[in-house]
This record gives sequence, structure tokens and C-alpha cells, in this order.
Amino acid sequence: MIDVFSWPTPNGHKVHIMLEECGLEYRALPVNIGAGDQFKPEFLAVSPNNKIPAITDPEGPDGRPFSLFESGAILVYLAGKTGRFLPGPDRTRYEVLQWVMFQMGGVGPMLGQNHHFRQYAPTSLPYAIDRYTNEARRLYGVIDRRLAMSKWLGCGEYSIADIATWPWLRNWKNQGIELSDYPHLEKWFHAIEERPAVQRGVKVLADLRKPLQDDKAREILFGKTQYERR
Ligand SMILES: N[C@@H](CCC(=O)N[C@@H](CS)C(=O)NCC(=O)O)C(=O)O
Repeated sequence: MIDVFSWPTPNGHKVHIMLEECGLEYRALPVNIGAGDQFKPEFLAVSPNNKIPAITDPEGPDGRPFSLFESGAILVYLAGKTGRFLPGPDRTRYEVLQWVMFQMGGVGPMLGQNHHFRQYAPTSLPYAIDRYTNEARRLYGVIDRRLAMSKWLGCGEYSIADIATWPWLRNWKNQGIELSDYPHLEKWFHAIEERPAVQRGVKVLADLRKPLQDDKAREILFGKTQYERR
């Protein structure tokens, strides 16, 4: 049984959805990032960047326990383990990986900053909100143009590129986005939303998450606990 150290955020949802899509047995172990669980030594041992998600597979590639952090690496690993959602080894494999990297290096970080300045920053910073709203709209446009040419983001079939990206776009209402401005993306969005494994994946640990309002959680995530740790 795979242990998933996680929390119900977009990066956590990716892994929960992949495990559900693959039908793998797993146990979701909550790491409450608003309470500081990500700084506990046992979590840092598997995730030295103090971020969820991370996994431990008791049966790693060599038959021994194997731990991984970084959601993109986890998706690639689970795809390799099961032979699902990462086609190839022809060119489609690299096309899918290209869109996974686009999510990891662009969509996640930019939409993460968008959420930060729209929802969590203690004061309104119009320049930052404009910057990350513009960047969100640009990225939605890139995805929409891709989906005008391809049924799925990575290649002609549903893949880890879709699983990586959809959870971030799920919060479009909080990103200054109007989904109907991106018709190809909108169709793709709803097709993924209807998948039973996706519906199960987004429910994993979901009851535990509360709106990030208290000062203690803000301090942990954005203050001294985060930045003055030795
Ligand atoms: N690139 C990482 C990003 C992970 C990440 O940002 N996780 C956030 C939640 S979505 C987190 O654990 N934050 C806790 C912290 O920063 O202390 C991945 O994709 O796994």
C-alpha cells in the first residue's frame, strides 16, 4: 500500500487523482500545512523542501521501499509503475512530459502566486494582482490553443499532463478567469471533471481543509516559520 503524505491542494489532488485513475491501493496521510506539519522531521525525511505531496511506495523499482517528493516526479513514477497515462516510448512520451513540465514550471507557480496575491496577501497589491492575472490569462490561452489541435493536453489520449494541470485550473473563479473565454479548454475541463476517478480524487482529505484565515497559519506558511528555519 502506497503512503501519500498530502493535503487537499492542487498539488495534492494531482497525486490522489492519479492513484484513483490507476486503481492503486493507497493511504492518504494528512500533512496539515496550515498547522506546520510540513516541518516535522518525519515529513522532512521524505520531503526536504517541506512541501506536499510526497509518497512512500513499500515496493519501489528495486523491490525496496522508495520515497519521492515533487508531484510531477510522483506522476511520472506512478505512470512507470503501472504503465498507465504516459504513452510511448515514441515521441508522444516526450510530448506528454513537455506538457507536464509546462504545468510544473509555469501553470503551478504562476497560478500559485495568483492565489497568493488575490486571497492570502495581507494587503491588496494591485500590481501583483494584475501581473499574475495577466499571466494566468496568458497560460489559459496557451492551453486553449493546444486543445484546439489536440483532444487532450499531452497527446491524443488522457495522460499525466491532463492530471497535472486540471487541479490548478479547477479554481478558475478565484484566478480572474472566465472559463467561457477559452472554449476548447472549457470542453476539456468538463470532460475531466466528469471522470469518476477525478471526482473521488478531489474528495481525498477534502473535509480537513479550512479557509486560510488565521494569523498562525499565515505565519507558518508566509512568515518566520517558513523562512527562518535552520
Ligand atoms: N513543486 C511542488 C510544489 C508543492 C507545493 O507547493 N506544495 C504546497 C501545497 S500546494 C505546500 O506544501 N506548501 C507548504 C509550505 O510551503 O510550507 C510540487 O509540485 O510538488
